[in-house]
Amino acid sequence: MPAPRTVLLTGAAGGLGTLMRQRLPAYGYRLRLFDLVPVEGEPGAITADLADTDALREAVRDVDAIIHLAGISLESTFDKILHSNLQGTYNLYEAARTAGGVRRIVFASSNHAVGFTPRPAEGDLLIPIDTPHRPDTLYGLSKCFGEDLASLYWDLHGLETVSIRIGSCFPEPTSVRMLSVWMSPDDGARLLHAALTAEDVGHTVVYGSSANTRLWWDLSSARALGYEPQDDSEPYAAKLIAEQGELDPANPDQAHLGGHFCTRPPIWPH
Ligand code: NAI
Ligand code: 15L
Repeated sequence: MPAPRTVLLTGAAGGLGTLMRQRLPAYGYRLRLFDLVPVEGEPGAITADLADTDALREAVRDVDAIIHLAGISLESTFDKILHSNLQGTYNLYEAARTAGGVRRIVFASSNHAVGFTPRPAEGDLLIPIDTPHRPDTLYGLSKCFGEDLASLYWDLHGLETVSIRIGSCFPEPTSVRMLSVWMSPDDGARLLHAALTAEDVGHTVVYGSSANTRLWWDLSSARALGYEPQDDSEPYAAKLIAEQGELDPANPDQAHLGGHFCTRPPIWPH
């Protein structure tokens, strides 16, 4: 589809939102920023909760597409996840549907939607995109909900979504697990651009990572959108393995895609 011009970026104050709002304007997008907390250095950003349906109605007015990053990004209480990730994502989809002009949403899903999937050993097949949902946390479960909500809005209302099961998008990989699931910020922006511009995506689910030598999952549905990752975590491997050792399949923290979320889920500090 022709590149959308005005794109609403929710979660713009967060880690990923910050990395992406630094990169996406170079692709020609005009970003409208939205977050619960003020976006540093961006006085024009909308500061509102996803619970605020009036603010959402204004936020989606005249936007061509939405990148939906806002939400609780780690394990938390059910009430907080219900508020931001379930109700909040539903509110956003309803605002997009009723606005009429929004052609597509790119939804930040997560590897934790399938986090209890055993990770492949060397030589095993990569995990396919149609592997069943196996959430490792209430957080992961909320991403399963988001993917299914996207599917419903495509089938029922014709609103397209690309759901990206993001691995770990940070400036550098900081663990041996991240060598397999890392997505460089530059590749993150490439993938968002592909997700915003590919033709006829309906509801498409992809994994989001760089072309890592130690990749665990199949990137072919992302590549089918036109995504061509340029980065690989391998230059970081020797140092991280020397510090932390190779992953041990007998260690339950290291046996699944979701890593330590499967045993000691990190709890959202707020
Ligand atoms: P983050 O926690 O740094 O940012 C999330 C942002 O959402 C925050 O700025 C927060 O204020 C905002 N937010 C939370 N609840 C809100 C609400 N009710 N209304 C409005 N804004 C709200 O998380 P990060 O790392 O930037 O992740 C962004 C998205 O990508 C999240 O949905 C996360 O689940 C997803 N993701 C991120 C990964 C990563 O590697 N960074 C990996 C997999 C998924
Ligand atoms: C996620 O879904 C989190 O939002 C992010 O902070 C990382 O923990 C990432 O997964 C991961 O699996 O490393």
